Amino acid sequence: MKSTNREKLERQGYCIVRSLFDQSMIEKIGQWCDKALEHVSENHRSQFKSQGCLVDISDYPDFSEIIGHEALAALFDELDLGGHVFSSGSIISKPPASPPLFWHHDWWGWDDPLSYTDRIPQVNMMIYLSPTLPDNGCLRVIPGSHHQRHPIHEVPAVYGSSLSRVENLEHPLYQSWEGEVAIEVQPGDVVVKDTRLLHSAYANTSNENRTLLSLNFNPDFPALPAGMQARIKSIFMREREFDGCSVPNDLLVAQWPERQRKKIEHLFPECAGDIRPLNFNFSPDLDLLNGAGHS
Ligand SMILES: O=C(O)CCC(=O)C(=O)O
Repeated sequence: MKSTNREKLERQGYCIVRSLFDQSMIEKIGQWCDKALEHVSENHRSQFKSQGCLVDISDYPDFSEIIGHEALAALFDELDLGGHVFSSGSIISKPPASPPLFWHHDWWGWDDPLSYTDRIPQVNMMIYLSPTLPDNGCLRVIPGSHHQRHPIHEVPAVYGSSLSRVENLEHPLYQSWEGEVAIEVQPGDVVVKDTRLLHSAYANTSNENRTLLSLNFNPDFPALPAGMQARIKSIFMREREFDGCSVPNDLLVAQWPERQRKKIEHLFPECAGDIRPLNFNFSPDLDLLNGAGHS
């Protein structure tokens, strides 16, 4: 029988799992994040003003403890999302008095027909480190938009630099839209999000940072199409030409010191080396999207 959270994930495109981590784990994650955030330059902040900042955790092996945490493994079981691999993770921190995040989804695999089915190709585990509300920039989502067409899908926009830099705050993708739902959480809660879901975040009008650890996993990896597997592997290897995000390529998760690597080696994406990775396509075919999930 499906768990309630699994049903919500399928129907809404997300679910909220309350109190998965205790205070001491959240404090630890907070320390790792603070350490990483010390290295964020002013230039990066201005390039990623809408997100706040976007730090690849591949450079910070401490995060192995959370990627391989037993509570997350149990959650994958509860959600029937086993056979998963880890592909990437980021620290996303909105400073005080910062603008909204623009509406988007994070799925790059729309060229593959699987993207228009009930099969969940990627989930995003979102761990917020402080209580979140609309006032301090909490997440907002359009429930059901992982399968269903919404007017946001039709806003002409190239996701990336101009929207990230917030060159025009009046752009429709920073505004509130019909059907949006604010996701308010407490530290220790985890938001599990189907990567196809439309989401954004409110402006942070508070005096505090609003920080999130965001981890991407691909359930039932061995059963995914070969090209999709190859693309997941290339993301894991930081071959990230798709998002305009220039990463220093300093460190790969696969090269983390043994002590940290061995906690998560079982989650590394492994596939044949001679397969061409699936093309990056962040634009769903809207006709196909309409009927998805209901066939
Ligand atoms: O900042 C947030 O709350 C969400 C960020 C996010 O999901 C994204 O940038 O894709």
